[in-house]
Amino acid sequence: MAHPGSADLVIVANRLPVDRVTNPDGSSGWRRSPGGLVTAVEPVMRANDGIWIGWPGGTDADLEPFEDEGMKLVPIALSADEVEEFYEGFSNGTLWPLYHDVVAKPEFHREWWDAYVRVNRRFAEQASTCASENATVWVHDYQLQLVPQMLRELRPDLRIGFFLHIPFPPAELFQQLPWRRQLLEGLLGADLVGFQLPGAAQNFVRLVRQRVGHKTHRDLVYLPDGRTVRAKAFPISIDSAGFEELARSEVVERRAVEIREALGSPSRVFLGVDRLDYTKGIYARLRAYAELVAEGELDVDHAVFVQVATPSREEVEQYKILRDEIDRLVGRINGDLGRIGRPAISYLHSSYPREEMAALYRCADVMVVTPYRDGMNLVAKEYVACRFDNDGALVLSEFAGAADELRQAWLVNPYDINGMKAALMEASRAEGKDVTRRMKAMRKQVMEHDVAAWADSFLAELAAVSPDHGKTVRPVKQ
Ligand code: ADQ
Repeated sequence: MAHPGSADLVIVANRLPVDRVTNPDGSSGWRRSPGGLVTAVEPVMRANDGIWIGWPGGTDADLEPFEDEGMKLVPIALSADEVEEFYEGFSNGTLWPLYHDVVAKPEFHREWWDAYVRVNRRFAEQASTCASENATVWVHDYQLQLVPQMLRELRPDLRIGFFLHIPFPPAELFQQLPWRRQLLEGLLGADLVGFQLPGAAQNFVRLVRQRVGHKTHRDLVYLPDGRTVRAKAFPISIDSAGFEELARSEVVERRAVEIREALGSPSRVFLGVDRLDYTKGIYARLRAYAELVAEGELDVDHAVFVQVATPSREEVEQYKILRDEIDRLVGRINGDLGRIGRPAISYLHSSYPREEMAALYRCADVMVVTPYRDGMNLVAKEYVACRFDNDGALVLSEFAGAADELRQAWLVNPYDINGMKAALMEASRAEGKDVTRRMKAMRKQVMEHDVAAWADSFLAELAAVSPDHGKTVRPVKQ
C-alpha cells in the first residue's frame, strides 16, 4: 500500500451533498442539497471526521477538495461525454429502468458500459487515496456498483460497505444485462451489501450462486479467497423527529392554513409529491382522480389534487416524453373538468424548501404515493412524521419499499386504476376513528426507526462482518 490518506470514514456517492450556485454578484459558491442521504450520513461524518467523495454536477474540470460547513468534500470531475454515457446513459438509461421492473425499456450500449467502468475506477482511486489504514469506506447506490471490488484490489486493508437505494431486481430481469457477472463481482468487493428490503438481498444472493458460482448460506456468500460477504436489508428512513418538529412550528402551521385558503378552502386536499419520474406512477394516479371527478364522485368545488412534480434527469429522452405527457394530461383534465378558479388538479414543477414541504404535508387530507416500483419512498414517511395530530390518510403502492413497514396505509396496486379509485374514495371518506388508528400505528413505526438508527445499524453490522479490520466507526446515537 503506497500512502494511505487521513480519513477513518469515507463516503462515496455519485453526488456530493452540495450543489454549485451562482451568487447575484456572479461569483459561485455551494448550497447544501437537503437529501435524505445527507441528513443520514452527515452526523456520522462529523463524529468520525469523515470525507465525502462525489460528483458536484456539471463538467468543471478538476476542482480541488474543499470544506463546506465543516464537511470535507472531494469532487470527482466528469467530462461532458461521461455525463452523457456514464450518468444519463448507463446509470439512468440502463440500470434505473432495469432495476425498477423494466417499467421503461432499458437500453444496452457498450460505450455506456465502458464509461461506467472508467468513472467507477476514478471514484475507487480517489477513495483509495483518501482512506487511512484500516478505514471504513461506505459506497452508495447503483451508479457505483463496481467501486467495492476496484477499491478492494487497491486497498485490501479497508472495511468496505455498499448500500443500494433502489430495488434489486429478480434474477429473471437482471439476467438481461450483458455485464451481469461484472456487476455482481463488483458488489462482492464489499464486506456488507445493504438493500432496502429482504427480498432484494435474497435476489442478490441467488444471482451470485447462479451466475458467479460462489457458495452461499442464508445471507452469506463464501468467496474462494476465504472472505465472506453479507447481504442484508436495512430499510432507510428519515429524520423523523426533525420533520415532526418542523411540522409543529408556527411558521409551518400558518403556511398550511394559507395554502388551504389559496386552494379555495376545499374540504378535501389530495397531495402527490414526486420527482418527475416514470417509476412514480404519476400519470395513472391523475387519471384515476380525474375519472372520479368526471363520474361525480368528487366535485371540484370541494376537492382538489395538488401534484408537485420536480423535473429531474431532463436530458434523458424518456423523462422529456413523460413530462410532455403529464403536461398534456393535466391540461386536458383541467380543461374538461375545472371551473374558473377551481382546477381539478393544481400542478407544480417547483422544488421547495423543507418548511414548504412540511406545510403541504400538514395540509393534505389524503397523501397519494403510487409508484410502480420504488426502493423505499421517503415522501410517505415524511408525511407520516408530519401528522403529529394522528390525522391524515395515506394511499400507498404495494410496490414501494415503504409498504413493508406502513402496513396500515390504504395499500393499492398502481396498475389497477379501478382499485386506486376505490382506495382514494375510501381514504377520503374514512371515519376519523379509523384514520387515527391507522396513522398512530404508522407513526410508531416511523418515529422509532429513523435515519440515524439506519446509519448506525448498517455501520455496526459492517464492523461485525469484518472484525479483522481495525478501526470502528463511532455511532450517531451514543
Ligand atoms: P427518490 O427516487 O428521489 O429516492 P424518495 O425516496 O421519495 O425518492 O425521496 C425524494 C426526496 O425528495 C424526499 O425527501 C422529498 O421530500 C424530496 N422532494 C420531492 N419533491 C420535492 C420538491 N418538489 N421539493 C423539495 N423536495 C422534494 C431514491 C429511491 C427511493 C429511496 C431514496 C432513499 O428511489 O426509493 O427511498 O432514494 O434511499
